[in-house]
Amino acid sequence: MLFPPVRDGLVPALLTRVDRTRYDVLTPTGFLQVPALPSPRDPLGAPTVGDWLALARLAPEVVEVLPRTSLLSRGTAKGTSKAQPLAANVDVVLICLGLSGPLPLRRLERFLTLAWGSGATPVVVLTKADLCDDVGAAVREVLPHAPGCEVVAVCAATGEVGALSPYTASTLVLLGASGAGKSTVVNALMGSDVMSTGDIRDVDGKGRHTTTHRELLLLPGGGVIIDTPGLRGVSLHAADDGLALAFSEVEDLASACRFADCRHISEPGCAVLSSVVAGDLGQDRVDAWRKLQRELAFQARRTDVRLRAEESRLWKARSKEQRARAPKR
Ligand SMILES: Nc1nc2c(ncn2[C@@H]2O[C@H](COP(=O)(O)OP(=O)(O)O)[C@@H](O)[C@H]2O)c(=O)[nH]1
Ligand SMILES: [Mg+2]
Ligand SMILES: [Zn+2]
Repeated sequence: MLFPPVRDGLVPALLTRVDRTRYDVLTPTGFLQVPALPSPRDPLGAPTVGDWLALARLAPEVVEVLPRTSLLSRGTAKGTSKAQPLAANVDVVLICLGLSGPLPLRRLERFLTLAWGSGATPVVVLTKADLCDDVGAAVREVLPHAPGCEVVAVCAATGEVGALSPYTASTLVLLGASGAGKSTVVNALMGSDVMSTGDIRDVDGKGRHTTTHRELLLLPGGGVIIDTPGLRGVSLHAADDGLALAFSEVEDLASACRFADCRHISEPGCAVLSSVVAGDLGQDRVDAWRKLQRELAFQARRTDVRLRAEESRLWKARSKEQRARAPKR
């Protein structure tokens, strides 16, 4: 990992953990804690794990947040339109799926949309290869759902993670449901048990995910790895433009339809439908694409409504202020 250049008199720092009131950062001379910046209006503007900061040389405080190369983010809990940053400056998103049961293809497509939308490159990692009789078949099952992605299989429990060695000099983030084997992959890449594994130890007595684990680790290969808490259902948010990449083969076909506004239901000259009929494209891919498209459109409308409401509140507050300031007649 190389520290980026910063202005004279400042010190570069990598944000390794975010707390409500403070940040854990890594500087060229070691770890330290600095006070958190006040929350900006746009939640995606808030510094997050993986962000590069510039600190004052003499006082432990953040002076600048350096521009990001990528930002992985998700919609927050159902019922809100706001987005939450997960990790910044990520090169590769490792999407972990366990081979211990049926492959969650719909969840994979959702994770891929999120990952492509971040500006990073997704890689599909099939974990727990020891629990699967036919790993080759599993890879072949995944490939049509991950166009343009590399799909690899690992068995982290026995340290077989060689398929990930091309990435260990990069900034990596792990995405996957709780229990997918993410922490075990981290331990195998680190060569020591730095993360607690198992579903039980990841949550506290009340079934909540604990946040006491370390979120960012320096890899022996020179890279950085970020472990996210298990994300079972990630919601997408309006700013996501990853759908076109996650469904690139469907979008390519759609652009070849006779009508520009083709809905791919029964229109003549529909390239998507012909491909399904020819058996080249799965109907489930088309359905998943439509569903995520609708979800994104819905989130976009919601964000619009929220922004309008915020603007009108601001406007009312301003005009009230002006009335108060206006000379009384
Ligand atoms: N058989 C087998 N079990 C694994 C493997 N990797 C992880 N596990 C088990 O799967 C469970 C969840 O793993 P963990 O790494 O904690 O998943 P996380 O919630 O995604 O971080 C644990 O009980 C691990 O021991 C593997 O390669 N093979
Ligand atoms: Mg874990
Ligand atoms: Zn069409």
